[in-house]
Amino acid sequence: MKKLVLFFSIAIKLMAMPTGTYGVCKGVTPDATRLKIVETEIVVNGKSSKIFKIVESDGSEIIYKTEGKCFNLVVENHTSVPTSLHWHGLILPVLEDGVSYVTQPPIPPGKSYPYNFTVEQAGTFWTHTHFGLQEQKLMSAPLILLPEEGEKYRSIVLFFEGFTFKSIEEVWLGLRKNLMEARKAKGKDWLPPFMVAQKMDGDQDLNDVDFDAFLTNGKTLESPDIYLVKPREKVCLRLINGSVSSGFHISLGDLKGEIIAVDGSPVVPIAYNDFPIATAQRVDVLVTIPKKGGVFPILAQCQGTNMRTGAILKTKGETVSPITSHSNQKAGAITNEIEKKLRAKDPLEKRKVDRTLKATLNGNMKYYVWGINEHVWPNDAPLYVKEGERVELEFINESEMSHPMHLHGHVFQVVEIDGESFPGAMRDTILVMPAQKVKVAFDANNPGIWAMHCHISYHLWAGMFTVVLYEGFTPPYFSKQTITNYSHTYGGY
Ligand SMILES: [Cu+2]
Repeated sequence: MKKLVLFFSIAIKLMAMPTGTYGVCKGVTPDATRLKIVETEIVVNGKSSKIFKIVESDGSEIIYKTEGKCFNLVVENHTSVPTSLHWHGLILPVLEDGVSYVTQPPIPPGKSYPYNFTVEQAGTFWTHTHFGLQEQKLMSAPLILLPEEGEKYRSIVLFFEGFTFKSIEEVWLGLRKNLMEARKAKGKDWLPPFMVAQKMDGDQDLNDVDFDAFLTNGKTLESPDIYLVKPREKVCLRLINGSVSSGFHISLGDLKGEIIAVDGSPVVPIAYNDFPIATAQRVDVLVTIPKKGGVFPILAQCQGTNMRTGAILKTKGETVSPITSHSNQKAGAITNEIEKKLRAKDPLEKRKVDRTLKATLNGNMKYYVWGINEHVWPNDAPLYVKEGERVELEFINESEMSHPMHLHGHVFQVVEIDGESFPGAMRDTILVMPAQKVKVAFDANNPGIWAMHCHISYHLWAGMFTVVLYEGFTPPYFSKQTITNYSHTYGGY
């Protein structure tokens, strides 16, 4: 039966494949990677809790694929809930993008779904569920695309996550309490007006949810991963912010760091030992172990808190003294100051801009409603583009919080922050701070319907989600009722 479902989903995808996309890797082959999503338990601070986990047949929790080869992977849903997996940052055919009710129906419990396409990139990426708020329960994993010629340096993957013992419903209904109260009187579809935030002078609101712990590769700092390194060795740290809603300050301590890539795209190497990483972003940083050796904690502290996570590098014979998950200093907000200094190694070619799109980021904190251009998903208004265009997309944040904005299926270049133009990094996720304007540019060369949203999952689920839609492309069909029902998954209406 499973085989039959697999066959049909491949057949449907082949029929629906837009012309001109990626020829060589169509259906998955018998030796495809079998990626299982399972329900399991994790012990955090001595207490057990139910989570999801993404794991390969051989137990590996990091997915490796190679540039130029076929992705060739089957997702098996061994959980009790529907889901789908998105390949964050990958340039791929739209029907492989894994967004529930946008590019595919969710994978029912007990069923599997094939994903295949040519791997176009090399770099640090990740995968996560694109169904509701399942990411809160850690349904995500690192996805490393190896260069065809092999890795230049030994790499160590550090995957940062936020963890709460609370259920998804408990967190969500807590955030939406005022809205639910108001809707009792004003009707079930009532929406509050968006508030245009004034320039921040006091403390910015940095976290919607108080997490119980932050994890690196699933562990707290009390029992961290320890990596043995050699004096004078050059190591590439592949840092991934896989958290559901937290921005981190990374600190390399005594190690000197050189940022060589962000979001899987190379930048002109630039030296920093402390730098920010917004939700969903990645940073590849090259470190050289000093010749005298030692113990080198790599720490990530959540903005607006004193909570931190991390892992340890150490040379042979060194003893690691305990590090606590709490710093004695609270960290401020992560900002875009370093972003302005990053320069793409392979920037977009210079050409005229054919279309400018605006995405105003709206919020109402009291009722916890978020939107783009005053539209709240699922009643969204697509942003249209045409194949072949150079597009500029301007984010204007009128809300009181920062939003890490992500566009699927494309890599964009950061070209302007607060009126300052520069040939910035190629990325797929960019932080937009309160009252900030950020402009990115991309070439519309991948026809489809592409999710564009805030990567703070709670903001996405509260409406800050839209799509970039290519003129002439017919998206997969889902009825309005199906999508409305889906948007009510965690109740609260
Ligand atoms: Cu947001």
